[in-house]
Amino acid sequence: MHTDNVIDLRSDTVTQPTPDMRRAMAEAVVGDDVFGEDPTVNRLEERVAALLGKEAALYVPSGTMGNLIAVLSHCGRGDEMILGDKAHIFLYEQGGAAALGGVQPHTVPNQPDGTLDLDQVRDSIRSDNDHFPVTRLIALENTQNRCGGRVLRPAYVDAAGALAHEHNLSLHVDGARLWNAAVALGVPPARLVAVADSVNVCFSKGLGAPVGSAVAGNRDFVRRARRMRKQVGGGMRQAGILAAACLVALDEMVDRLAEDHANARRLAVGLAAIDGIVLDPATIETNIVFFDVVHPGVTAPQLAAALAGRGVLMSAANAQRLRAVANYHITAADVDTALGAVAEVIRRA
Ligand code: TLP
Repeated sequence: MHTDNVIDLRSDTVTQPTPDMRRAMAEAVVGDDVFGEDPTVNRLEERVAALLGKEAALYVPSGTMGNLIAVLSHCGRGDEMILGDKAHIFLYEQGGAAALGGVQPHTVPNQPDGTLDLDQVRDSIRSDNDHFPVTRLIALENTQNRCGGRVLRPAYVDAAGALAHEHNLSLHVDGARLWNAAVALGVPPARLVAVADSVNVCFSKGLGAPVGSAVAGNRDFVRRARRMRKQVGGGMRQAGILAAACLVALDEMVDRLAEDHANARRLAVGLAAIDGIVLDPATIETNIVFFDVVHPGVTAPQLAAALAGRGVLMSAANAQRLRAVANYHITAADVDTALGAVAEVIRRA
């Protein structure tokens, strides 16, 4: 349960830093990171690079900025990136790559399991023709948020990378929740991004750190990304205060994501048993649960509002779909309380 007695399932971004994180933040040795002189940031970047099997990494203020910097490091104005129509980069980042970098998104449908059909991706790669934009990048998302936290398997990512490289394209992985994917599959995070030219990972979602993400890749990519970070105003000074919490997050908060996955499954199984709620619990692989309300008396926003009145927060994604995200503050008992609240609201509708 959250500190204010609310069962907050809106996102894993609502997680509060742990006492260990706050202690590490207070004691962090810091310097000016724009000069490359913050030892705690440098330690975090080395750690992330090693965990992802990449040459280097760069600490950035948010996942949105990490994705933006990566896309702008791969693509120039008028270039095209191929990505899913349910990608966070496409749906939820204000079209930043188009607005700030002139990069044209070329979407292909995400399959229900979060993948892109690689034949469709291949068909979307532009041939050399004066009429066409130049395709530069394929972007995947693991876990795939809007598909319900679905996990992309290593063999699939490898195949997408092989396709990209065959056509001289780069592969970017938005791994805001790559840690969840790694825990769900029981593989090291590096295995999931072996072929990726850039990766974005977040510390402030399920891992509970207050601020920050990192992008990783080869030295040349990270050098370009570092310049781009400064250009978009993301150069931070004594950022070791923040990076210290991220190091604790990597030490203490990754393995426990399995608890969030178990709670998400518990929630999904319970929801599926309620008349008027539709979802397939077998599709829940990590901590995100999307479900539909199919009931004449209540829409998703109405259900969310009624639940909020009972101290249970979920987000309405559209008129009939809601999202609930298991996180560090949510216990199995909280899940049962949330299920009771949903059943009661539906019963009264
Ligand atoms: N996702 C947030 C909202 O923006 C939707 C959430 O609550 O799930 N990539 C992925 C896959 C994400 O889910 C998010 C955040 C980001 C990137 C952006 O990270 P931040 O919020 O740090 O900019």
